[in-house]
Amino acid sequence: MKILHLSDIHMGGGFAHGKIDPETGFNTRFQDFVKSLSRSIDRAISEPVDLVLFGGDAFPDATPAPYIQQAFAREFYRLVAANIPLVLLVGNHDRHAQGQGGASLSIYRSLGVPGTIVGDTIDTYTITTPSGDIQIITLPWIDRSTLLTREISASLSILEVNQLLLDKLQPRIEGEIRKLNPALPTIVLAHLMADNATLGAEKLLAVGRGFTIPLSFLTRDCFDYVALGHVHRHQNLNKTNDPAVVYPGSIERVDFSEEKEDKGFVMVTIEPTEQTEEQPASKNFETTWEFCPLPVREFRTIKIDVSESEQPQVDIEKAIAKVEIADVVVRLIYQLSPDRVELVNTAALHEALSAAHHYTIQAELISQLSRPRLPELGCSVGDPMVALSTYLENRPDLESIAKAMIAAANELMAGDRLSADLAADLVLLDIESSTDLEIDRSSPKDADAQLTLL
Ligand SMILES: [Mn+2]
Repeated sequence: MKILHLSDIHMGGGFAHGKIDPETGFNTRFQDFVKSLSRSIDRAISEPVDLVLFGGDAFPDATPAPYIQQAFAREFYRLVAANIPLVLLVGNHDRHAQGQGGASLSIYRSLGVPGTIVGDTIDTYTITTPSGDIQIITLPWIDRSTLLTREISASLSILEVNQLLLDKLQPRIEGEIRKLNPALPTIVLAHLMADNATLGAEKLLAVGRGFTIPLSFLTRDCFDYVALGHVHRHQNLNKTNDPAVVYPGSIERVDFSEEKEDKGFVMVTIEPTEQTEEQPASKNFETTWEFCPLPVREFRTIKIDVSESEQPQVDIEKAIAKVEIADVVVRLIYQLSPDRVELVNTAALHEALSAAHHYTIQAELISQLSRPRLPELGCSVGDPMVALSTYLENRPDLESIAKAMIAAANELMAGDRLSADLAADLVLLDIESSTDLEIDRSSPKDADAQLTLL
């Protein structure tokens, strides 16, 4: 049985890196995203696969413009026309702020699109494919409002809410597992932030991440593959690969935090294991999977420090000339000392970058006085409170709120109850701008496993 697993389409996002195509009137990044989705669907049809799983986050928000909805529907309709079943999972970007349901995707259920399931609740579906039946457990994006009442969650700290959510979620998953038919292969399709670190060990990280689900919830014997969505960097979280717990990542670069990442989808194959009387296999099915990269538009950052240079203009132009920029989304960042500003000809830089698909120029002025900015901090200060105090001592303009800031920081560090509003803001933090996090601290190989959440 062959399955195509893709996620985080975010169609209609990333427009800041595109331009209007004069022929179509559309943003070129919209066309790039459509192309990537179209190539994924092409592959599903040409194989052909038995099933397509979408891991959530179809659009940047739950109310995309009609032309964006239409392009999305047109691509997925090709699967319907080819009789390939499809599960559309609801991610955090697909939900309306209020209440349940995937606002942007539920239309497909309302229409009763043949062979299409919209996963907006925790549930199990048995899907009949040309290669046999398969069970799919859907686990859409979960937050406080999914499982807790407002009254309960308002009086709890972030960590308490997280723990309570996990306490509620675990029996729901167990309930779905109990319903499974062990004679059929099973995939979990989930939109979540998985974490194999011990929860609560690093309070500050937990706050920044919002709700995370321990990897142990997903690495169960009864699952043949765990199909995830949410994190834009492709990765398999389970090193034993039994089962593989895979983020295919986004199908296009949404912003510069994804500059160095490959983009694509995952092809999954599940076959019954050969059972002989002498050697009964421990599992009924064997899963293999492969990441299939897509030819997406390149992003390049050109960063150069010319703060010491006598000829900054020449140096910047040299740095640009070294990079192939045609059709690329380029970001030029140069550091300059204020006394040399007049040595840089910005018009000439625009000219030098004009072959790029899209570019931005960012000048960072480096003050001689503030370098190094806070020498007393060095790089050995481990205590965030010491760092904050030192910072505030160097910022006389913040004196009036310094005490309040330290008090608030103390409360945060101590894990005391936050005000309900602050807690709500932090838990529901929708990380739009890129946040780099290390997920697997147990293995040095993965030290660079920086995750981008969107
Ligand atoms: Mn998401």
